[in-house]
Amino acid sequence: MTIHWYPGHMAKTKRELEQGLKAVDGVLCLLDCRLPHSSYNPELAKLSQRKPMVFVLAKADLADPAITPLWQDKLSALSISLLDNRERKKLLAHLRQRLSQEARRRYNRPWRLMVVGIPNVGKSTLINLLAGRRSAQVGNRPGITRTQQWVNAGKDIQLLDTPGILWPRLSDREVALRLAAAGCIKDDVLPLEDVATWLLEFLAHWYPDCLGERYNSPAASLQDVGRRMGLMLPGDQVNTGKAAEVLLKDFRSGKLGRITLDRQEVES
Ligand SMILES: Nc1nc2c(ncn2[C@@H]2O[C@H](COP(=O)(O)OP(=O)(O)OP(=O)(O)O)[C@@H](O)[C@H]2O)c(=O)[nH]1
Ligand SMILES: [Mg+2]
Repeated sequence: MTIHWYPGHMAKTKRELEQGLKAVDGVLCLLDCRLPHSSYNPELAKLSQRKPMVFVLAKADLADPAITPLWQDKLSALSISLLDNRERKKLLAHLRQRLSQEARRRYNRPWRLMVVGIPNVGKSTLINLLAGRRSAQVGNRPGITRTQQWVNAGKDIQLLDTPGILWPRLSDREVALRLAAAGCIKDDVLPLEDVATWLLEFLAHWYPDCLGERYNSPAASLQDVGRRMGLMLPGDQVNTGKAAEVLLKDFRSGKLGRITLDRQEVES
């Protein structure tokens, strides 16, 4: 699923992305609705050579419904749960509408798009939803380069069957912490307890009630979470590593409620 971004790998990913972008008329940029700012990488705009870009915010079912409309407006994006098949029509309508606004040229063949996004954002799920069948493997690894194949999405849109992987912006520590909390980067890139501690502080500030509801206490620290969940080591020590895992799992699966991590960027 997620990948380490060592330089050689990054260069290969970039090459593959550039190759795919050459073959398409536009880019379907898939962002995570919980972190639309952090799951974008401005490098994409440079690589896509001003081709029309349509934004879709996935995992809207996990994001704060009070914040999502602000991001939708800012990016002219559609927010969607890709797990809901009934959303397919809405998604196609959004693509058609954005393409007709953005596109400078019309073709007498279907529009060709490449789905691009950071790891685990939902690219394969989106291709399957649009194709109306399981054509891309969900949770798969980027495979060996194959010949380019097109997946039909309605009569007038085709998607490149291999999505483009965008590398996350890890140089910004705040962005990296948000991506790690949401499960968009591998759990061993940043120390798990640091990520969980950052998440606790964020939640205490923005969503103070969610911790009390889940852990029956304001849970200001991993010690609190661990104690409440009975994650103890011999000698009355809290297993803070396990507590971090539980907290992150609860957050990622929506058990703490619908939460958006990129707030300041759209609210200010
Ligand atoms: N709750 C929720 N989960 C989603 C949504 N879209 C995708 N997922 C889940 O997110 C995980 C990753 O989805 P994929 O489609 O494999 O993501 P990807 O971008 O292809 O990932 P890579 O191939 O690793 O780059 C899967 O467990 C999906 O079921 C959504 O809208 N809501
Ligand atoms: Mg995939």
